Amino acid sequence: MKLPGLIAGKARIAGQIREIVMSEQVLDIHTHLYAPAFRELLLWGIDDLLVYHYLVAEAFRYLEIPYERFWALSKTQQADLIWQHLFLEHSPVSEACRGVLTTLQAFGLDVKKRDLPALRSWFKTQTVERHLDRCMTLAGVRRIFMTNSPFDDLERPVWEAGFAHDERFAACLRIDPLLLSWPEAARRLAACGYRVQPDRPSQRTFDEVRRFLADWTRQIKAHYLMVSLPSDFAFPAKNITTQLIERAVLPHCREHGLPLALMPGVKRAVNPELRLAGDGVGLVNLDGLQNLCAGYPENKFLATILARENQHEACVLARKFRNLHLFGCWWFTNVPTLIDEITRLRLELLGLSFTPQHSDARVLDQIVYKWQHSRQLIADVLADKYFDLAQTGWQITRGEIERDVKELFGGGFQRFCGARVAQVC
Ligand code: FIX
Ligand code: ZN
Repeated sequence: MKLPGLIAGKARIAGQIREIVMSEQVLDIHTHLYAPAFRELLLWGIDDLLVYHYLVAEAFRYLEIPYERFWALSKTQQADLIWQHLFLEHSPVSEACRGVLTTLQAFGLDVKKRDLPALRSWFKTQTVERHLDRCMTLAGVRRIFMTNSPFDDLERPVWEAGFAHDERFAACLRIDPLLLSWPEAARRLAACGYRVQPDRPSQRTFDEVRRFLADWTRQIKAHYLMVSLPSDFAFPAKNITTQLIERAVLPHCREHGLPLALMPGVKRAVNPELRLAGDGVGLVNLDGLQNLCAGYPENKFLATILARENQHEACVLARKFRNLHLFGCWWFTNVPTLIDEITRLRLELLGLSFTPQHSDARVLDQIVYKWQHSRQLIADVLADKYFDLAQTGWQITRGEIERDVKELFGGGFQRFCGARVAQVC
């Protein structure tokens, strides 16, 4: 084909793919959002957008006040300070700053006025229910997967009191404290009536941990279990984490037909003064993940890994183990440069058998920008790939593109997870 024909062909493919990718509904398989029944645990609105921990970390690049002075401020005052430094005194070019503007624009608000009080007034006139509908529609999100922790003293009472279930939200059982903060977790289980021994755990302790996991899996109707892991995570190791995984968590997941989501690579609290914004990233030895996939073929593992340098090896692992499903560009990798790179890498090594993105939103409104930005990048990558196919003479129908995008936006995840997730999605 001659050059003008090639360019026109590419533009046609790109246009069609963009249309499909921008409109296909998606499952947001990992967030920190809650259903409205959890009341103040569901964060939304301009001040929560501005005090998002990604922006707090960025603001401290410029702020000179002591950390304690910042934390002593009210949420509105913190938001004012962040607006001042990240939006007014410097241009908001970072991904997290740009995200706030994309979101406001999607709501029909005029960002060029730079009028924070006017933005606050608009949000004050919204109800959470209407805002939830609006955000889910604008983001094209079909279901929001929550992160639910029985160890969270604000969240647990809501489950215990009971509430009317909202079909748009799915629960996932988060078990970081159990695996990473034993014996403190054991003491908490013991206080709830589970007969566990913090110091010399016997078979009965592991059985009781399984009883705890089964109770909470039922209580919240968990779709998968999940844990974030430090960058020095090793498996197997001579430690309680390995024992708990082998003797309680994996048998529980097999019995209930649930995947275990692993999120390795975080270095918690590298700067504790920054609180939630103080976590860092580290390279992981993926032998631990390999040993889990190889040693437990009856278990299913979802995985998202924090370090850019681990992404290639993770793809190769997923080629070897069909019980491993990679998902999302997590946290520090959720920036355009890396979403583009990681999505290309995954498509080139795994075809369509992965889930390219999750939002990790902590504030409801964020699903709007996180999905809009990611959809654009995914569409561009797919356009290149389909164009490469067209170059070989392979012809693809619109229906086939739609099928492939559905696979990436939740279909593949659902099939991987099996019956439990398929039922509700
Ligand atoms: O551990 C996690 O699930 C992380 O996603 C969060 O803890 C982190 O703070 C975050 O918000 C990343 O996007
Ligand atoms: Zn998260």
